[in-house]
Amino acid sequence: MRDAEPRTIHLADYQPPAYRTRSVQLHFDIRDGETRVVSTLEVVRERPGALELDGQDLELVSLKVDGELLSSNAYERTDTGLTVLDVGDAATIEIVTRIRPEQNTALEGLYKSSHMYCTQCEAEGFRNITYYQDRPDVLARFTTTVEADAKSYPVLLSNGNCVAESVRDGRKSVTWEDPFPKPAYLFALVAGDLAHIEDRFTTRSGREVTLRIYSEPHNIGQCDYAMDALKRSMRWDEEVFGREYDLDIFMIVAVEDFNMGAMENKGLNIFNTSCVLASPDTATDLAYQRVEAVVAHEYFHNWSGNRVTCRDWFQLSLKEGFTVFRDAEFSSDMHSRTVKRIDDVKFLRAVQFAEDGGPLAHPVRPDSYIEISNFYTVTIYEKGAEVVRMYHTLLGAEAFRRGSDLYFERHDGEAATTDDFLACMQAVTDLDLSQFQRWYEQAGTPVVALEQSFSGDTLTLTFRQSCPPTPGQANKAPLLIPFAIGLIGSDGAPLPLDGVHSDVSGEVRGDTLVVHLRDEETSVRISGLAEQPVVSALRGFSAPVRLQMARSAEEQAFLARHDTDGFARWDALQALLVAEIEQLMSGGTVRPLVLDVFRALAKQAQAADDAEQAALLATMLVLPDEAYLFEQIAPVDVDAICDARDTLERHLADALAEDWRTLYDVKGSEQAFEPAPTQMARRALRHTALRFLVAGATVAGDLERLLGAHLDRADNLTERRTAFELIAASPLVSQDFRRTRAQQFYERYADEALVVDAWFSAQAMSPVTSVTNIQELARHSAFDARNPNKLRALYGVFAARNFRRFHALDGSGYDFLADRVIELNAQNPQIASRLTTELTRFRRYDAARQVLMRKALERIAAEEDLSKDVFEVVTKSLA
Ligand code: HT7
Ligand code: ZN
Repeated sequence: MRDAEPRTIHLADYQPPAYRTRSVQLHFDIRDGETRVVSTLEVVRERPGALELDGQDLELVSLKVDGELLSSNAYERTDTGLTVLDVGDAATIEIVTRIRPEQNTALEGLYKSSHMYCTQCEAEGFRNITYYQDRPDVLARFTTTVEADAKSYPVLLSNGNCVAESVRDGRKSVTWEDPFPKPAYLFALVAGDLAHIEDRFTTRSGREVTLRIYSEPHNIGQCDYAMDALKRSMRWDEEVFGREYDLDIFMIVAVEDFNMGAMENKGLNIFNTSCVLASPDTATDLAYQRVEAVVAHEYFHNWSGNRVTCRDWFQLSLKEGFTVFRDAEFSSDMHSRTVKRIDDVKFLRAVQFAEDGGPLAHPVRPDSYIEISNFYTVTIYEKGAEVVRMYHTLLGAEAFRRGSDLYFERHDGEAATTDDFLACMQAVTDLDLSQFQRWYEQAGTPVVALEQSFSGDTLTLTFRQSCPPTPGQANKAPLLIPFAIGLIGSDGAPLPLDGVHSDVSGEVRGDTLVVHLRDEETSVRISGLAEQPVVSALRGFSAPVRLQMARSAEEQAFLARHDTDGFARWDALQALLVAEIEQLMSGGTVRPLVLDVFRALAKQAQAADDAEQAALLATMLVLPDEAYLFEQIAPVDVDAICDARDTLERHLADALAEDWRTLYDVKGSEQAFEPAPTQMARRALRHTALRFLVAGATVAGDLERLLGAHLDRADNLTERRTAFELIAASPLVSQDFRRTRAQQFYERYADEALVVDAWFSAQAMSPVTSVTNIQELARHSAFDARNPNKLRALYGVFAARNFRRFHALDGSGYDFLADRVIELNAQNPQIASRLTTELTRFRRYDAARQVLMRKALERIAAEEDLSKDVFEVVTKSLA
């Protein structure tokens, strides 16, 4: 345990700074082992107080105010910053620091990744570069000069437009000027021997923009798809949100060592290679979609985040929730809107609901934190995006766009708050949104219990909303919830909704009624009905709530077949399958009804040639995964859930064996690979069939032939990886076959770091892989414990996806993870903290596992010198 408790930062304590830095001139002199940074700030006083600069792990060389060297009694210096006492109303401050990027293993600030230098400044990395007002509400104009050895580092990049370039005495120097004031977290610098591809984009007002993607030379052949995605994102943002790009150049740089996916630095996005590189042989369909989505997400931040930024880090969801909503809309327009929605809801239910129901639950706008890096969470991002989606649902697309336009216009060049966003949405609608504020303030997943009764020709729907307590919030007030419903007649046709009688507000859109729930209890009466309809509820997942509704299996099956809302169709089938798994857990057998639904879907899938329909069927035919089930079935009995899921899968595999064989065969193709929606849907269906064929296999030789042939015939990574994952996970194939195929796969891709990550992951998630095997993999020459992608691929995937082994009842999985966290705590606190979260939801497991997980957490908590990151996660979860 640490000596002194780290400080908690509270939203209620927010104070604007006494001074604001208006402009910054930075000069980086990069040399092997040491970089010298000269920073010249123009500061002006805005209110009483001293000039407070943040700084961490810096060697201070000198400090001048208006050209005068300051003696050490003119400023106060601590571990976390520097206070300059008598600055006056305005001053020029010159600070010289020395830093060691080569020794920076935390990957915050300036660091070295393979042969290049790069930065990561969000949230508070800039303070590792120089003393500065490292807070998002200080916006300054940056001019940056980077100087380095011309031969080793011919490419020197920073934000904005390039204004000067020279080479003298073997040293190259490049100056960049960013005309847009920005907070320090958007600063970026890159120095390396990089290759690039280039393209151009003409904005709708006629600005010519140069687009460049940089990578290490061996990866440059895999950047074209990202460039294509970038151009599509730029056009889409103009058309859908009216947002145009604003500099002469937009650059993306791919780096191998990166703590997250990517970073939206102004004009110079820095990306984890996993979110830029794509080629048929090295990226799966899923990876292509991720590259497209992340490129779009970071690009969209140019407005939602950069032009309008956050006042403080409590407002993080202002930029992240909004930008996730924007990228989801983009992906929906590029692919199947319904499947995108289903994928997002699956993730939200499995991961965000888990967070919201556990010890680390926090509101979309948190009110305190110890380490802000811990708050880049699914609640801030995904629940935050759901909150933005609810404005869209409540206001409608047209008014939402007016609200968004107003937000960008009113706050351009400013640091704003979630209240400002709400005020803009309120300004364009007659709806009273004041209650909507609670979505930002209250943690926890709300529950909506829906009851129905039918009498005469009238259907009465009664909604009761509640929200369980979360840490620090015992009681919750009712929320404004847009709840979308539809009615379906016994012939499977949607019923018109003209006869809605209720005193609550709501809106009819086509065959859907969006009811605005505001109170703990709301009733809606719908009359003029010839028969009792089947109610389709929470269409499109109109709000991030848990729905409680008593339904028969027949009703679920009926909705799975007939609902006109694709999301609701999928949702009904999921509910049916979860219920089926629960009844298998209590000793039941698979009901014919479930089989009938699957048979019908499998037949539809065989015939489906339209991409949208095929993609939806491929999604529907996938059984809920274990992480999803752990959130739906309480308490979590790991083995019983995994066993019941396996039983259901095997039953469907055996009973429909011929259908899976046919589906597998008809979805084979001679076409050359393309990352296009039609082909992706076809491959997804083929792989669904393959999974069932594998689940139904009983003879090792047959299975080895099936998977071996799939692997050998594949001309793309999607097929190869699927087959390899199935081989790695199969207890039926011989150990020899599994080993040989693993070795072949590795040898084929030994030079492709991202595919090697996939190779580690496939083994890490396999129930065949023990902790001892994971330890062996960690000793493999391709494993690099400094590289976050490798750590995630092996340790992260083991903890999050190897359900049986991680949760082994001897505690070996938990102990193994705790050891890794302790090892990584000093080296890379952000990664260590993320790994720790896998242990934090111990209260939802059975008693034996609770004890073991808690012990693992306590062992971490007892460590000396815990980073703030890990300290916050362990103490909050043990509290
Ligand atoms: N805004 C970016 C956040 C980010 C980050 C945060 C903490 C540590 C490392 C990081 N790398 C990137 C990512 C985004 O666009 O959401
Ligand atoms: Zn983002």
